Amino acid sequence: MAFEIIGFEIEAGVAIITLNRPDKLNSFNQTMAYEVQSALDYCMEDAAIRCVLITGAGRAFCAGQDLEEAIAPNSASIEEHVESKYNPMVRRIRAIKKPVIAAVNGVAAGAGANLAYCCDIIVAAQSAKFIQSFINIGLIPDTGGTYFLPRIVGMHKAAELMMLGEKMTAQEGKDLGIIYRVFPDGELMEGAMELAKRMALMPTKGLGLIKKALNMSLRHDLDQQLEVEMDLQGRAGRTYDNAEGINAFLEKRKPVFKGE
Ligand code: T3D
Repeated sequence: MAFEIIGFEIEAGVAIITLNRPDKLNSFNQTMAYEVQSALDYCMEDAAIRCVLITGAGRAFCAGQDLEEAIAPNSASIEEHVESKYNPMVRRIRAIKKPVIAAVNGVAAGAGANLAYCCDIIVAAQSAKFIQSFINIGLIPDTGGTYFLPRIVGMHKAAELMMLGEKMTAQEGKDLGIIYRVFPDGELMEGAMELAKRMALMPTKGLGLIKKALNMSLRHDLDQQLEVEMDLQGRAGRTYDNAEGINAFLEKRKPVFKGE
């Protein structure tokens, strides 16, 4: 797949989406947002892709909405920006039945921070910063931020991050349980790819079903979720990889999962 702005490569079952407007700190203009959506659609359909990794080119992960585009005379309304650019990205990342990793290489601000938060696993470079910068320009968090952050860190921490708009370091994010691993600068991509390739060899259907269960858990009570677990466990139990996992265990060998 060829794109005008983003990078898109596939390596060892991992699709790497690179936000690529480094002189604008990879802030989202319309074309880049639509390209990310198309790349995610492609990842959804291609069974050979078993893990998706999103990162940024240059010194930033993503500075959110391109503010020059936002105030351009012919710009769409804010509601249209949110509905056409950000909401479809969040919905795709949560719906894709494969793990999505955010490799946050530098500053992640506004919609850029919340793009990372809606991914399944976040790894970050030591110098990366996360900023709910919306309030610094008089806006409220979008891109799913008001949904995910209070559920991840609790109401008061979310309020602090969103209302004060201060920088959070990668280490603080790890201490809060948001970030899986912090890598020294310069070692992020190697570490992120190692993780992504490992996940691309895991039981992909099972990972997709875990993701579905987690999505549903966010809005269910215990009884509803127990029903969900029964249903999804039934589906997991009918996969090739479940049979392979059990056989490999009993035969005392390493399983070879196919993602089927
Ligand atoms: O409006 C709607 O459509 C609704 C949707 C909202 C979603 C949102 O994401 S709202 C939030 C938008 N983002 C921001 O408010 C963040 C703005 N940027 C910053 O606060 C800072 O740039 C950072 C904290 C991210 C990084 O600071 P620093 O000091 O490392 O870099 P810098 O010098 O501020 O920026 C470097 C360049 O990138 C600079 O351009 P120049 O002077 O070298 O030509 C700067 O203007 C440009 N840049 C950074 N962020 C944006 C941007 N250009 C356009 N849009 C940006 N968001």
